[in-house]
Amino acid sequence: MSIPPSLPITESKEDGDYIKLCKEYDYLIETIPKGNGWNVKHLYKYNGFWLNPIGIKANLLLHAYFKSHPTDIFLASFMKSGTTWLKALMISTINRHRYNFTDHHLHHHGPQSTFPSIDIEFQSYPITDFMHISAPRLFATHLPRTLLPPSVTSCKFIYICRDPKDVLVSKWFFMNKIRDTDLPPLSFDEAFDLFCQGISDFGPFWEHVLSYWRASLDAPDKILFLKYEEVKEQPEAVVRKLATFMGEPFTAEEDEQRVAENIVNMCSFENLSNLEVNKTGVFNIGIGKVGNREFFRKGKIGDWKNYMTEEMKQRIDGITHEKLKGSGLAFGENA
Ligand code: PAP
Repeated sequence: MSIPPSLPITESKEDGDYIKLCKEYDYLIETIPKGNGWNVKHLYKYNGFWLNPIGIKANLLLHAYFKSHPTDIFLASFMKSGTTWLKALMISTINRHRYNFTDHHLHHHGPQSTFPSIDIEFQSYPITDFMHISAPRLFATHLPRTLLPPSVTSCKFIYICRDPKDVLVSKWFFMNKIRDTDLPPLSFDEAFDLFCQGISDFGPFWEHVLSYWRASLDAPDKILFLKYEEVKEQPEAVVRKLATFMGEPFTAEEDEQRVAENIVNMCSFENLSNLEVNKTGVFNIGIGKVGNREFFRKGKIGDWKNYMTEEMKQRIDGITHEKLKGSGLAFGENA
């Protein structure tokens, strides 16, 4: 898979704003700091976060054209923190009156394609306005809170995060799968070092998590902050939280019918990863298509132990401890 070195810019006479935006993009790419990429040659440091070139263009387009609505609900996450799982849980919770569990939408569609990711949708122009989606519209994003347009503060957010050690391992596997074929494979040592320096798509990881953590402390009614590990330990409790947060708590009748339990079972790693659509289907990530199966690797807590030395563990845990000190947020054995 490869990204063109410079993005094709189709000048439209009708849209002067778009032409201005393309010029801004060209200027940014020439002037802002760059570092080694994970799946592409370079990442660029844009307003404190590392994005790939297409991500920067998408961010400019998002700010110029996205019209949020207060009823919108966003799923936000750093890459590889549990997006696929949460997408499945959210869509099946919110649509629980529309489908039964024997013939469900998720039996035929990969979780990633169930609702749009604004990071992907805004990669190309002209932009879809998403007006055809009935409220509440669901969107996903990997962008940190501070890179989103200010209008989204009136929307609800569900944020999922995960122990950075497991995020790093998961991301390293995934990025090598979609790595530009002109580049040599990314070694684990290099990925580890880049991650620790914060140079990783949508990173630094810690600043990403803190951007939502702080916002959730300021507005707990607007941001539901979750951890992958918590979803693993108490999936049914999380599904109940999701239902309440999205505006429709489970009724006594639904409890009798064990709806929350059915949702958890349908969205389990074992069930989803064994569905034909997730074994053979594909998902368009903008720069190309990726097999749905790539979003289901192991689905375990602590797989980092199979890849990191004790020294690596100490280094990354030390960074996490320093960066999150005093925030009230912690991961791993300190959580
Ligand atoms: P994304 O950032 O590209 O959207 P995301 O879904 O956040 O990916 O992360 C994928 C991880 O979630 C994978 O973790 P692993 O590499 O450590 O295995 C994937 O296996 C895991 N995952 C996907 N679906 C589930 C699920 N239903 N239950 C638990 N983990 C899951």
